[in-house]
Parts: sequence; structure tokens; C-alpha cells
Amino acid sequence: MTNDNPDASRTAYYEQIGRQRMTPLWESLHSLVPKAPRPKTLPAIWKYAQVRDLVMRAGSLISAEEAVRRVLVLENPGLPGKSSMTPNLYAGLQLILPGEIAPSHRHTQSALRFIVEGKGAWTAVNGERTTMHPGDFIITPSWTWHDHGNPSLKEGGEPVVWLDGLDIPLVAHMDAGFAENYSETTQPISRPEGDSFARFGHNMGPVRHRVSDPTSPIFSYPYTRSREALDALYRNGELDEWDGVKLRYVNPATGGWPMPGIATFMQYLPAGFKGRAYRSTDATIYCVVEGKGTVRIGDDEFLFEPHDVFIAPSWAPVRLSASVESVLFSYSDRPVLAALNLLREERS
Ligand code: GTQ
Repeated sequence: MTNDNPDASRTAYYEQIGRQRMTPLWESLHSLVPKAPRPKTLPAIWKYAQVRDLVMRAGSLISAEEAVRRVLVLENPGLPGKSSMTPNLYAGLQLILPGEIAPSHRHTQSALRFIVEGKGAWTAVNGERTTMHPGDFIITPSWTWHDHGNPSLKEGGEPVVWLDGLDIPLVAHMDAGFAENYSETTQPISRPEGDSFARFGHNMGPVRHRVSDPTSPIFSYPYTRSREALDALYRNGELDEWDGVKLRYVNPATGGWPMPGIATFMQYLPAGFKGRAYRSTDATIYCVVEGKGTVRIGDDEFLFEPHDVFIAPSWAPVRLSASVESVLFSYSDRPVLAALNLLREERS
């Protein structure tokens, strides 16, 4: 080897070490250990007005039964082909029509449902059904049987659309995905609707309950309650310059997150709110419940309206403004980052 042409001798050397399945760190050090996050994830918005008809059209193309889950995956434009919204999280819009059932199964991926449109459909988790209303936040923890259904047209059923949030990419990255189908279409119902909420949803709990599970014993967090709490705080004068009035959803048995790997939030922005810039390492997916406004994410600016979904990548500054009073739901991989001591936030 000579030094007359260092590029050529290096190339030849790289080929030689490559045959031994080795690579030179010095060529990749800066991208392997960056000075700051360099997300491939891009800021993006899905305008409900543009995608709603497409979601509904899926209803005449395939049944929930055939599809198992009739979902349009929202794919981040920076992560093509990955069925991912962020490196760790997935988002999709699921449609269930009157009279349909999405058959029971379970998987190691944790799921949240945020109800976008329609009411009266149900999801069953751990032997209990819960009825969906717009703005409700429902969880299906890892490895719990879950099936979804909708009353028939005669019984007053209407199309229901919800946003699915799962940790599919994270679980895939960990090679920890398992799934199985239940032997029947629906799981047996062993408890009346509202049972878990009666036990755990009122700042009370069963006398001898021992926490043995990192997931919340409540699996539906109704919008009426979340909205009421935000309203009361705003009336009391609470208003953060970055967040407006923002609360996180909790597991009432532990005070922790409803599920171990996904954080969920809801925030209220009063009319005329102009938020300051905030960034954090948990890439966050937002779903607009009410209102209208704009969000700046890095160099992008989007107008948001009800049911729009948008994504703020890790470390991109986010600035929220509302022209009329607005409510936003959001979810992120914050508990995972916090557990690994990787959560950083900056309010500027
Ligand atoms: O409802 O069980 O969007 O298993 C993706 C995978 C929903 C579900 C999704 C799933 C589900």
C-alpha cells in the first residue's frame, strides 16, 4: 500500500476489511454520534378534510372482517416504506362501519385509540366493553385481547373513525413482536361496561388492590372528563406560555403513564393564544379535537382544524397558536426516553 493516492488505498482497504464484515468507524463517527438529533422524521400534517373521503371509501372496498383491522396507515414522508410516524411510533386511521366486528386478537404492541368521528362503536379489553365517543382516549395494553365492533344500522350504528397509536416500530426494533388470534370472533364479556372506571376512575380504588401491572386499570378516558378538567383550570387562571393548559393522562393506580411505553396528553389553547417555542426529544403526534390555529414545527407551518393529525419530530421547535379556542390530544414515546435518561426539553 502506498500513500501516493490515499483515497485509492483507503478504498482498497475498506474492501478488504469489508470482506471480514468490518467497517471503518472514522468514516461514520459523526453520523453515529451526532452533536444533536438528526431525525429522518419530517414535520407533516394530514388534513382530515382531504383524507376523510378516502378513509370512508375503504369501507366499500373491504370489510372489517376481511381486513382484520381496516386502517389507513399514516406514514411519515421521511420514513417511506416503514409504516411509521416516528422511529418508535405508528399512527393510523381505523374505520368501523355499523354492524361490523374487527375480530379479537392480542399482540405485544401497545395500542391507543383516540376517537375522531362517530359514536356508539365499542372496543372490548380484558372482558369489558367500552363505548366510544369523539375525543375519548382508550387503551389496549400489551398482550390484552381486544376486539372492536359497531351496532347495526337498525340499532343506530354509524361509521366510527379513530386514530390508532401503537409502538409497532419500537417493538419491531426490539425484535419483540408476538401476536395471536382469539379462537372466536369476540372475547367473552365478564364485566359490565363502566366496571373498571367505577373502581379506578374516581380518585378511589379497590381496598386490597395491589399494583402488579404497569398498565392502567382504566382503559377508557372519556373526553367529557378531560375537557372539564382543562376548562376548570383555564377558568382558574392557569395558562402556560408554551403549552396553554396541558395535562397528561395517568394510570390512577401508579401515577405513571397509562401504558409503559406511550405518553398521552391533552391541552387547551384559548382563542388568540400565541405559544412560545418548545422542543423535546420525544417526537410527538398531535390530533386536533376542537378549534383552529397554526403550528410551526421547525421551518414548516401548518394550519390545523378539527381531526387533523400532525407530527413534531424529535428536537424540532414547536410553536402553537390558536385563532379560536382549541383542544389538542397528543402522544409520544416520552416514557421510553425518560427510562433511558434521554429525555431533553427546551423552552425558549
Ligand atoms: O386495532 O388491533 O392500527 O393490531 C394496527 C395494528 C390497529 C388493532 C392498528 C392493530 C390494530
